[in-house]
Amino acid sequence: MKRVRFYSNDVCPFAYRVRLALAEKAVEHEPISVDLNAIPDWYYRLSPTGKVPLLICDEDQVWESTVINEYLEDVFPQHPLLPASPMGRARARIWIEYCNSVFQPSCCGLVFELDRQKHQPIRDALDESLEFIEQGLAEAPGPYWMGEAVTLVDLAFYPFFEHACVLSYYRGYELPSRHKRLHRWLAVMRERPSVQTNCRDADFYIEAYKPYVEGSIGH
Ligand SMILES: N[C@@H](CCC(=O)N[C@@H](CS)C(=O)NCC(=O)O)C(=O)O
Repeated sequence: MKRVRFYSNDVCPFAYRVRLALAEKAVEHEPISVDLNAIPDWYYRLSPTGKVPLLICDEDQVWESTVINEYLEDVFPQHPLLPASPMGRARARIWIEYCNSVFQPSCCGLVFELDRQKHQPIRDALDESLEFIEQGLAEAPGPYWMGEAVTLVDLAFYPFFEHACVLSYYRGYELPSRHKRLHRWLAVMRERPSVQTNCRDADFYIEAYKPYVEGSIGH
């Protein structure tokens, strides 16, 4: 059996993507929490980026959440998290790329930008991205992003929606209720056992993000 060590922090949405993949695949692992408010020297020595998540599987050391999840898919093929067809896999990867390059930056940008004068363009970008997502979901059969089965696409997006309570609390930004398909998908995701066992409530996130939105910790 492989020895898997998973370095993470409960407040990190990127680490949450990997925690969900490990749960979906029922991969036995050792979770190691890294304090992001005071990253220890041993972690800087271990990690090439100093960021979480980081996964060590026997001799392999992998970082970047969506790369780790693809690695898990390769090494632990049980409970597949990518579609079987090449085109299905390509579509899934296109959505993951979209999440990383468009959706996530505006989502996190609105939380971490301390200059309120700069919020409007970020809000506009987030509105636009949510419209695009709603349209994409409306064109798919559901209930998951890619259809009947949960995939790495769901796992790439979901953590940022669980963190959306922070946008609401600190920035007054609500997910528009008109995005019916998105809200249905969120309700389905919240029911998954992987989410049920790993989710945190709004109070946890609001407290954990406080030093960032107040500027006492840089991002
Ligand atoms: N692109 C990376 C982002 C990872 C990331 O930004 N992690 C944050 C926590 S959410 C971190 O470790 N920050 C510590 C630091 O930058 O010093 C991924 O997908 O894994």
